[in-house]
Amino acid sequence: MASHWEEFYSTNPQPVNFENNCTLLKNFCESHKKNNQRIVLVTSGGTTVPLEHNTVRFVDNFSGGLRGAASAEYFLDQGYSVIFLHRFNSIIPFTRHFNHLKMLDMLVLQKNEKNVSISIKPDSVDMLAPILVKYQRAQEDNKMLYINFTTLSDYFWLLRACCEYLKDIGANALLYLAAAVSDFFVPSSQMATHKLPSDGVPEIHLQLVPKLLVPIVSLWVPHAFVVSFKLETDESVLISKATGAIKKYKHKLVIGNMLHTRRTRVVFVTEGSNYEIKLTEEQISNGVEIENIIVKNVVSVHTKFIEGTF
Ligand code: PAZ
Repeated sequence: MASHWEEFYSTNPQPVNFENNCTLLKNFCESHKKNNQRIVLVTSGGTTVPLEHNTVRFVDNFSGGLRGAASAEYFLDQGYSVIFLHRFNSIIPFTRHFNHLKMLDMLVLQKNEKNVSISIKPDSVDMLAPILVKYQRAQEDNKMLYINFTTLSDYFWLLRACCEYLKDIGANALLYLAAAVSDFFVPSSQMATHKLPSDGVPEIHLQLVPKLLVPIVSLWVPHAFVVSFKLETDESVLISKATGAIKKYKHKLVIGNMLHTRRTRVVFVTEGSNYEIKLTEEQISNGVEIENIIVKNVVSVHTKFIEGTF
């Protein structure tokens, strides 16, 4: 049986730094509300499920956060302000472009008796400059707020806090829930305090995690546009599960994807219809990212939603 979401909050303590994150969220949402600005909450990366209070071992999730990080950049391009709620140490916007590069190899050190200075090698400038321009613009205009989580419990607390401040944004708020959230967890009351001993087979009882889409859609942000993602490994259940989620939670859009093809194909599922977005061979070889197309499509339906025609 899944525990109720209210019980989850009453039995799992809020994360460290929670109050500080709430203040950041409050200030961010208030400043953008004044300008009637659209705000998207992008959730990204996977949650952990600790097996011990003094955590040595935990159950993790495969997601590295590329979908969320790339999407956050494309939402900025579309004029949105972005709350980027991401797994600590997962892929993040802008720096993601350098994840596989040796950053230090891009630098030149100049030294004389008086000064030390560092510059970028000329052949790296073309690659770095456009990303730096976008990053600095987002910083200067206060368009991106970074909040991080590690455990499932952190995620629950921070997601609810995001909703609390996004409630006032009404239909201009978009929730883009791309994080891979664990479906199972060890309740705090049943978790070992210390490192599990290895002198026998451990007995670990996982429980079902309550589905937060229920309070999100019906209570926390009832006027926002909510998009959830559904990941499957069995193609034959993808559409039925996505359609089932729409019927159950009554939000507007589910984006379905398969584990091994998620970089090149997704399916948009709404109440009455579904359609596929698939990168062509040409787009793939030109480096087009599917998130660019996903975000354009989401923005288009969000616009219709705001206008009352969706
Ligand atoms: O993080 P990533 O880019 O490797 O993967 C993205 C994703 C598959 C986690 C995301 O598209 C998704 O489907 N999130 C929801 C997962 C779920 O069904 O819980």
